[in-house]
Amino acid sequence: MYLLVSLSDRDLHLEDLISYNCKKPIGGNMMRKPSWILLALLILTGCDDEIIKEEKKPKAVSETESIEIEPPLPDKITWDKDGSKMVLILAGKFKMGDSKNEPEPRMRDARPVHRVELDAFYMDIYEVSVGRYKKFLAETGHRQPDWNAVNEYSPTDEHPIVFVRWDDAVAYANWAGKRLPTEAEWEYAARGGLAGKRYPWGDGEDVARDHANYNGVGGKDKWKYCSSVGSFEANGHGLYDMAGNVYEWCADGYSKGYYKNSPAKNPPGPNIDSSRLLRGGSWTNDVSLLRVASRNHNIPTNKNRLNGFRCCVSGSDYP
Ligand SMILES: [Ca+2]
Ligand SMILES: [Ca+2]
Repeated sequence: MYLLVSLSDRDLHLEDLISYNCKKPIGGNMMRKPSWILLALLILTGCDDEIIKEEKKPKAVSETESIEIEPPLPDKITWDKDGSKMVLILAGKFKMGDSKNEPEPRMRDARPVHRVELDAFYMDIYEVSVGRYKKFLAETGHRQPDWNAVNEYSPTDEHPIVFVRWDDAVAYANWAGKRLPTEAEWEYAARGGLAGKRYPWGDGEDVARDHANYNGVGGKDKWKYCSSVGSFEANGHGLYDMAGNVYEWCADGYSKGYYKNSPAKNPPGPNIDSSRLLRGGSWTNDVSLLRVASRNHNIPTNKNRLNGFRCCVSGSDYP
């Protein structure tokens, strides 16, 4: 087949010919001025029938360049260490904050609305349950919560753990090989793919009882205290109880004015450790505190009947 190449064209075409026809392109200076010896070797040993067929439809040079494509991350995983189910939240951009311009003064710290870009991450689909927290305690000897208090509001292993401090939540996450979500990740995940909505299910407060456990009972909300995790339908990302049940500790420190100048990509929160974010509202709150943009915070050593957590893992850390 190489006889098809004229001698006068050899400098022009031999390199291309070799690149087209050998399964692995041969690069480097060696090929810039191929010798007759090399050509003879190629004729004798070079390319098989399959490759000759390819010569009829040579690929463009650009297509021969090596392009590494990362294998796609699985949508749903079960995390080995704690056995929790997690879903992939794809990288993307969203408008973070109170796009409704809510009237309550406490919503002022959720403005201005600002665009945030996030890398992909996995998030626990459930709040960390009492059962999983017990496993963590058994393996680490970490300090025990007040079980009488926990049992009063979260009576079974399927209920969310409460009475955990921020550093308890961090200790659990470290043990599991995870981390707490940033506030931006939490809000992006809570929105469930909806843009500019008030709650994970949309704007309507009249249907809130169908979607969340908050103060009082009615409709599908049968719980005076905590419900077992996953008692309502998931949001658009497959996450349960992002609104209500227990407040969820986030990794970030809290600053009232952080949204005014926070970084646009993967905002880590301000360098403040005296107060930590809590998100999503709880079983004892009015529905308005379940808004996806609503921010709450407390000192990291606070522990009470309202506060739990869930964990996440960066997509880049997926094993
Ligand atoms: Ca309730
Ligand atoms: Ca929650």
